[in-house]
Amino acid sequence: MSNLQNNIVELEKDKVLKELEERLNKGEDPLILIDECKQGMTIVGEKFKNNEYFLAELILSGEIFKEAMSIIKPYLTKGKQKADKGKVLLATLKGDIHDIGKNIFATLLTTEGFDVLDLGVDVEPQLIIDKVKEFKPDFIGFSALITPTFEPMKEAVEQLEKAGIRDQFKIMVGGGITTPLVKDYIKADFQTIDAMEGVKYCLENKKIKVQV
Ligand code: B12
Repeated sequence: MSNLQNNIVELEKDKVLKELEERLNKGEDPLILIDECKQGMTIVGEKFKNNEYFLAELILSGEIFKEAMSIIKPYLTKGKQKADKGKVLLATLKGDIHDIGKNIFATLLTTEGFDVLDLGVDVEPQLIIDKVKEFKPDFIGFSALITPTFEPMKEAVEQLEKAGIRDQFKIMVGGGITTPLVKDYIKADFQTIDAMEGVKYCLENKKIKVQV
């Protein structure tokens, strides 16, 4: 385990933030730092599952990650130009309030020049249908960190099918607990647990659309 991961797991906020600042100033890739922090969070999650950590530790780890992101974010946007690459609607559906990963994905997309509408967390499936009609996205991205959110995601996709507009966009699902099986279950087009992979997917699929 790296020093950074270890300090995330030990919930040593000051040490985490200090190391991030030092490494960013040295020119390290912010994406690698996000990934190291994420791996630390996975271990926090395992400790929670094994009853070594409780809700208080889970909350604290989330707060540390958010502060870490506020330090990393300016380095992600440095030197990037704004460009209209397409629209992405993002949401974490009903029952799920995890938003750290979704927010990272939103930041990376914005940095790449996508127009992002983030509906936040605990979103009703019906709101997706309403907002899709208004915003007309090229992509819809669901973030899922707890299993009960699979049903509302499936429901949202079914409602889009019923409305006859499912084929107008690509649907992505991401977040630590998602797998290709989840993608098939909710009838999405793409699944990942890596935000950069998601950005790559949007760039590649947008390109194809433009060439047609
Ligand atoms: C921090 C945390 C919390 C914080 C969340 C704070 C916040 N604002 O988000 C708080 C304390 C609120 C919380 C609450 C709970 N949590 Co919690 N939590 C975590 C923890 C430790 C880390 C999650 C995280 O932020 N990871 C870091 C981010 C960066 O990773 P990520 O989300 O995977 O995102 C990356 C990619 O997946 C991708 N991505 C994310 N979304 C998307 C979307 C798209 C479209 C794309 C392309 C990419 C993408 O981008 C990111 C960067 O690469 C996880 C453990 C874990 N293994 O993940 C448990 C975990 C998710 N929690 C869990 C549980 C059980 C709970 C609670 C039910 C606990 C309780 N008893 O109350 C509640 C649920 C509340 C609710 N209704 O949602 C379980 C879920 C188990 C399950 N299978 O359902 C986990 C897995 C812990 C465990 N092992 O038991 N939690």
